[in-house]
Amino acid sequence: RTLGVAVIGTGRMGADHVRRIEQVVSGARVSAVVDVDAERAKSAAALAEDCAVHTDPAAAMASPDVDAVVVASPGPAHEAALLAAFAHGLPVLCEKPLTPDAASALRVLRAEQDVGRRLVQVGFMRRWDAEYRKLKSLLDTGQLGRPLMLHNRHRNVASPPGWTSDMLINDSVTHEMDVTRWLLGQEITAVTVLTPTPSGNAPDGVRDPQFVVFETDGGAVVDVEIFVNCGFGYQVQAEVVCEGGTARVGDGHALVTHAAGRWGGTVAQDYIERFADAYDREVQAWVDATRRGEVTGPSTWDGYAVAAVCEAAVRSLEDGGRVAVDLAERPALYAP
Ligand code: NAD
Ligand code: ISE
Repeated sequence: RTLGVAVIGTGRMGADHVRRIEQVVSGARVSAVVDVDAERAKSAAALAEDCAVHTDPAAAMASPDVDAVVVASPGPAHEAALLAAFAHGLPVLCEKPLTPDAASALRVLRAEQDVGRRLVQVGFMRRWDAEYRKLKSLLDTGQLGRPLMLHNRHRNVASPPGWTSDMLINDSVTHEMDVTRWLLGQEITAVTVLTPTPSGNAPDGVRDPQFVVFETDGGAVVDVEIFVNCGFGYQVQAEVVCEGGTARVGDGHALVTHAAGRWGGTVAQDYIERFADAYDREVQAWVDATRRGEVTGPSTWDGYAVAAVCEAAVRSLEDGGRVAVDLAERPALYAP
């Protein structure tokens, strides 16, 4: 039957997921929306047919019309929503981060183990981006040999109001943490964060940009430039350097024009534009798997591992130097 989805949190991502489930994805409909801001929930509900409006996630999850849940509230609200979904045995697509810190992520990991089966797909959507998928397939063939280094650039036009230095790590570099683990199939074991004198365009007190270095248990070294007030566009690029060659994605060469003595293209302005196709594939894959009774994609373990790396990175940002990642043992439920 058509999957009835409750979307919890109907801000920027949540409203976009409501539109996507209603208009792009097949096999699902939005049967309920939830937001602590009732007006926001009502306007998101207007995008769907026959959709209940709630301000309390638990009320939505108790409805017989709800078969699965999308969590798109802010990170600090994720743990409560996930635990409520577990109590109802409902599969969840949870926007990143799984939770805001490693201790709460570990609680969620333990709670899912108590349920005894996977229920969560974490919203690390880059795994569905066409270019990243090509890069992953190429690396998996082994044609380029062993990956030695991975260079990443992650630039946003401007940080939203209220951003702090640690949010560059907890909100943005989380994606490179997941991409590194996924592309290389390795865990991140240590992090070093270096900060140049901040850009004059960074809000007062925000250390932007940052240069983040990961070491992995496979002996690779990974760097991430995160620059969230670059001003000119939304850019996400990655280049893997292997023993036998390099491979690179994110140059944005989909359309190149030549006119009036110049050549060039355009730069995306935000993630909704840059990763539109990836979000569509991510949600479709989640709906398809859920309807088959399966849970695939980035797991609670992946969400927890990223939270553990974030914790080390924020310590390096605050105290300086190299910080080892403290990772719990990987439970059998999440065997690779
Ligand atoms: P937002 O602030 O635009 O929207 C969040 C909404 O949740 C608001 O409408 C707010 O009223 C509501 N809310 C707050 N507490 C709630 C609760 N307890 N229950 C229900 N609703 C609640 O935020 P956003 O930018 O849409 O981000 C939402 C989530 O999506 C975050 O986890 C964020 O990290 C993630 N995100 C992911 C990507 C990506 O590329 N995958 C991009 C942006 C944001
Ligand atoms: C945002 O929350 C995202 O997840 C985007 O993908 C990322 O590029 C941005 O920096 C974050 O703030």
